[in-house]
Amino acid sequence: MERTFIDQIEKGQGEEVCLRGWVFKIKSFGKFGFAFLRDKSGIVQLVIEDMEILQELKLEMALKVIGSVMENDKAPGGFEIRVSKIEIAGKTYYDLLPFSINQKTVNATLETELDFRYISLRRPDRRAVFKIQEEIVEAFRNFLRGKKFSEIHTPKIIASGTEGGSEMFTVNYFDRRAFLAQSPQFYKQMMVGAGFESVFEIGHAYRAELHNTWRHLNEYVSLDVEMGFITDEEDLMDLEEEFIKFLYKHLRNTCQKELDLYNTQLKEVVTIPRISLSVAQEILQEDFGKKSPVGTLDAEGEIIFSKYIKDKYNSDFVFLTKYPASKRPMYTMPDEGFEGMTRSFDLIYKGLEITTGGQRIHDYEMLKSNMKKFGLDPEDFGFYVESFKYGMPPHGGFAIGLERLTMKILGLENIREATLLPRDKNRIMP
Ligand code: AMO
Repeated sequence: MERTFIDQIEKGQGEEVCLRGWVFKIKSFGKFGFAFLRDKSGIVQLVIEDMEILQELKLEMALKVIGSVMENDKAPGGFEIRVSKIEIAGKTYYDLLPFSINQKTVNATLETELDFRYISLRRPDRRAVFKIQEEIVEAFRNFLRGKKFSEIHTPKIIASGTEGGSEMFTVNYFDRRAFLAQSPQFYKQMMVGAGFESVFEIGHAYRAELHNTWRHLNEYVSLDVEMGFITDEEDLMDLEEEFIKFLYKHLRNTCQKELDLYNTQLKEVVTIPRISLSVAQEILQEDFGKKSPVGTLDAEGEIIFSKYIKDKYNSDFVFLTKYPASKRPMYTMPDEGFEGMTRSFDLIYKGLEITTGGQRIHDYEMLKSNMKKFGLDPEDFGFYVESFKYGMPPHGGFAIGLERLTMKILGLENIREATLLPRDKNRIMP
């Protein structure tokens, strides 16, 4: 008999179905009992009259169930399955589950949940996070493919860093030292120049961050975009703004059930305010007595400024623009209209930076001289610098942290909740 997924069961009286899934809940009433069966599509109530079978059942056992569909207004969804046959498809070998799967509260710390990821993901609320994440990726891909961007896959074992700083993991690469890529930055630019014009990549990025915080991972998924023949960074912010609108619509269409589990309402995004970093810093200082570090906002500043934007513009998003050259990587295009500033931006979403982007330097000589200003030797950037000799068009791009975006959409408190198997300073398992 062919398997039926729970969300495909039709309410008709008496139809026989074959279901497969896990035992989510068991309720015994002496002469008969209920069990709830969970598969990847939903949960259904089973009515079990054979007490011997009921007593054999254990939470989270995998089952094959044959039964008939009966309408019952009191059952969740308005129907239940009157069971005629149960086969145990996957036995259990535990005394006590590490935490509850079928209760509202988990009664375990986040660390325990992560240790038992294969159990915590059985909770419909935890599973929902990754349905949202899957649909973010789908929306990102569909949106960009629709705009004729090409999807690329670039190496993660690389010979030199791209983002400056020392946050790189080293790898023994035969008799040489190599690194794990912090970003596909150089390669995405290279592919623009190689004739792809506009590219995107959904790939892992590695940061040897020493800080173990609610918003940092050592391995995350970066949604990268690079676009050729732009006029300036405004084109990039336009593109990202359009994507955000597209994404919200896509999630409302595909994940309403999951959004409801987290009481998340994705209201239509109209326009995202664009405010220069220096103006944001002034507002923080004057209106909130909050001093910012040179050339950036700290985590608290991002939170306060986001609240200010929400009150003033009713927007969960704000672009901060015109970061100083001293705080941006050497490839960032200076802004000739604002001394010492660059054509770069961050996107802050509900108090957290989710994107960095900007126009890049595309002229070979200018790039070399900017590297020297940064105390770098262009010779050390061999292929990257060389690729600018052959007609590199004006271009720019941005990258969105997938886990940060997921986390903020659902209002989660820790980025690890939005990461399937997080890697942080203390965790490389499971
Ligand atoms: P940046 O280093 O700002 O820029 O990273 C871009 C975005 O990636 C996410 N992110 C992280 N998420 C979790 N844990 C981390 N440790 C972490 N580090 C970064 C954030 C951040 O906004 N090459 C540039 C992008 C570009 O200009 O195209 C870059 O990597 O959401």
